[in-house]
Amino acid sequence: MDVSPQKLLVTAALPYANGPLHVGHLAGAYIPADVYVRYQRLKGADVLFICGSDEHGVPITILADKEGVTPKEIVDRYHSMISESFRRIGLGFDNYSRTSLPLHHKISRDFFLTLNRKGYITEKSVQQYYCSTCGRFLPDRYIEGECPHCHRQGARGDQCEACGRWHEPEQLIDPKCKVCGSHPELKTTKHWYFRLSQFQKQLEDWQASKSDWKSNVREFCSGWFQEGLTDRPITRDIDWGVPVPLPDAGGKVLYVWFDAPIGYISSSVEWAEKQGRPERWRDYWCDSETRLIHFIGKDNIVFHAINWPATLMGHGDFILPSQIPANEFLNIEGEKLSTSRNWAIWVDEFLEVLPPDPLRYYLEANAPESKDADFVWKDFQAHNNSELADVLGNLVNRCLTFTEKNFESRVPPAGVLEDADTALLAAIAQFAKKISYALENFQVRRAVSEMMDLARTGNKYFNDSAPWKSLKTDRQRCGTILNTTLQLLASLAVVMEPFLPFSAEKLWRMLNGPGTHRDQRWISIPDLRLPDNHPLGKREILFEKIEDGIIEEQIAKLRS
Ligand code: B3M
Ligand code: ZN
Repeated sequence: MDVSPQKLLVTAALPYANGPLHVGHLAGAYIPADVYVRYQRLKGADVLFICGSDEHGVPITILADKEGVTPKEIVDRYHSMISESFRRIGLGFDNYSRTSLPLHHKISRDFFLTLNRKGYITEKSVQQYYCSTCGRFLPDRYIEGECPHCHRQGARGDQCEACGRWHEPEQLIDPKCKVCGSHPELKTTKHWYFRLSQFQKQLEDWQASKSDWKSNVREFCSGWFQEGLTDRPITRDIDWGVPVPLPDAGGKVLYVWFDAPIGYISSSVEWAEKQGRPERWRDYWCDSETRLIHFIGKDNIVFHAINWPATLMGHGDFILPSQIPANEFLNIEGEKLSTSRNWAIWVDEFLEVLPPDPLRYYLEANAPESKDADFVWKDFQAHNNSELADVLGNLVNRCLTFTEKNFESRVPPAGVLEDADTALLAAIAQFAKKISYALENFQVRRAVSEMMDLARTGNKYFNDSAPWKSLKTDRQRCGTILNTTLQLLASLAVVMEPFLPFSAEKLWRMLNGPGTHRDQRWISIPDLRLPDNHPLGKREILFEKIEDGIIEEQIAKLRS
């Protein structure tokens, strides 16, 4: 029998280093990925969790132009801000890399050259807009005009943000150079194309076996297949990125969506190098037993479910994605999140005033899994106050205070168990199973609500058993109730780990559990037992209530 643990290579989309992290990013890709990884680690899976900053592409150069600084200054600034926000919200990546590293450039060049050698890249002469005022060919996002589909102004060269449709720059009506506003002219230049059309059949066959993929991903792909896949240009005219590794490349760089997913590989290589075992990354990327799971937001579906698998197929040395859990978007107070209008909640600013776990909890309980969700400050407050504080925190606090006062902060030995006690202990196993099932299916929302229900079950047990009554009449019975509740708290600390890692750690410390709660195994949750007379740790408040004033300030800040 094969007893080696399941190997998982989990990635979360590489955020563009052109702005700080906001709650929309967290809700879409990062929190769901982190919950999944923490759960899998408790299960004993062999997980490599990879991410990094996406530091190329026009989003970076446009911002650099606007601020009059170099792209390098932009990415240095936001890479450090983003990685710090991830650290503070508890994202447990094994490695957080960046695509401007020489290592990533080298791996991307090799990738391009391999595809080129295998005949999957072709050079084409194309007509492209050229701005004679600026003296340059214009990449898509450097052109603006009227959308050929919905006829609204301000559509980008490649996509109209108003109607969401994609188009070629030549289709734009009345195009203008975004930098200087003049009318560009079409001129001949060359670009390199990835022969995506050749992979249609292979991609369709491969996806036909993915019946467990989310419907948003499957539907999106079948739409693309129906339209017919076309060859895609993978080079651009900017001077920031991975230079095309050919002698006659004329200063062009690889398109950011060509090199960014390769960042998953280069981040893994960097991780292996840091481990002092430089070939270790191959254990994941080159082993067909590994499940590769890409957590993304819905705007990244086509690149992860079509373009990237096709380049992997073309390359041939690496595994293909097993799962692509793509989430929908998070709106803010009923309106579409917009960084340009500053209609966003920035993670670093949030964490200046509030702790990380309540934010994690709210984004988990309200995850945009099957439809867009909404971040509403008052709703966030209600989740914190009436669930984290009043249910989970209250259970912990009541039980520990009572034990401290009446049993010198030691776990009272259990006497004969009554039905209610065995029912509570049995519930732990049932809840752990339900949570597992949900998480295996990427349903964080459901999983976290089961976690809270387990705490609710504990509260009900504590109320119904009323240890304050038996304290005077039957001290042993009272001890049994506390013992049972404390066993539940120990299990809860482990169950909480994927969702509320900081509070899980705190609770384990309060229980003075052995080692850390992360040393426990998911499968052993129902059997976790604090021994008789085990001394408990120092009691702390698990979740503070959030006052109206703080919430009002945040709402005012958003609207300012
Ligand atoms: N940076 C887009 C985004 O942040 C892009 C993801 C790259 S994943 C390889 O939405
Ligand atoms: Zn211009």
